[in-house]
Amino acid sequence: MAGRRNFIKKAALGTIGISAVLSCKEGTNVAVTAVEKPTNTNQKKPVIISTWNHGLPANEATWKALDTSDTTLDAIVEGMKIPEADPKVRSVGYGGFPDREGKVTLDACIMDHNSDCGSVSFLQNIMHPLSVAKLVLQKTPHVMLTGKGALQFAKEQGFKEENLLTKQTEKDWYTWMEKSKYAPVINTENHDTISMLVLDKEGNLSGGCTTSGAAWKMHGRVGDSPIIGAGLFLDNEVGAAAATGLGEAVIRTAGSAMVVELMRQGKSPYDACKEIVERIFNKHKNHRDMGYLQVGFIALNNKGEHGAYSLRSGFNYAIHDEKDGNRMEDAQFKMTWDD
Ligand code: SD4
Repeated sequence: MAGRRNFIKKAALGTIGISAVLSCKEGTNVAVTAVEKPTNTNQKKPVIISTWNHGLPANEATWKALDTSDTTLDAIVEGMKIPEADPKVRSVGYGGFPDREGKVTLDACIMDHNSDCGSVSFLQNIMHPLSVAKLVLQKTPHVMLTGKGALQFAKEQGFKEENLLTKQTEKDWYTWMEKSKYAPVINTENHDTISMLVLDKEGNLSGGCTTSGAAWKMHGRVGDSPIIGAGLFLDNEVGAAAATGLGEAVIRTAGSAMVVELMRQGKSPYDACKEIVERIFNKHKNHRDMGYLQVGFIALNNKGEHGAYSLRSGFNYAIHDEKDGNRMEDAQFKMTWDD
């Protein structure tokens, strides 16, 4: 009961509200809360937003590459190569936590303003899965390649096979095995997929998403990140959205596609993210995954307005635009980890 009271209190604190008390005909008092929506209008193009702190260096590199690259997709790939190759980023590419067999398996997808998309899932031994996803878009008639087929394609395209399990990650894996009983439990601390959304100078939207997925997952498990509509979705006439967090919950609810559909109906990026997080909470509050459930969304519409919202505290995103440069913003959230 105390937990629930706490939750209501914190949920209320999670919004910035101005309350007024109005009298209605019958003479009873009705509290009305006008919620201040954190929107940001009149952004000058381009605008880049990315999930988590490692979004900052990725944004920086993409921002520069927008001027020099042939396409916005090339610029996205350029920026996201940074966390993919950084062994300190434990949830993306090289140095990412492995599955319970000790294998680092990667998921990534990319989408452009024409709704063309490319994706790889369950890819092993390739440092830059997003670059491979871009080539799936550009060089194949398909959207997704997986496992051995994705690896074969990557090698045909000139990518080198490399061991992505660092000494540190291998050590962490042994430590995990000692106490884990080999259960495919998803930890709460590893939801750090990088997703990036870009509104370019021409006013076109594109996005990308790359991850090593949930740590200690079962071998062969694929999350939301390579699935168009779940981990990433955009409609150039409306906006773009991307997810981080427990992929199973995002897949069950077609999370990113739904955020875009709510923006189509007129919701701000922030309101759209919040409504889908609320929906995910309602669908999971009695679910076995609830104990470790975290989901977060970022969204960017075709006017350059952006927003984010997460189920639990701790989510942030990086924003780069002309006016304010590159910076982090904390996402608002529904509840804390103690609720
Ligand atoms: C997944 N959405 O595989 C990803 C998890 C994540 O960093 O965000 N990991 O479910």
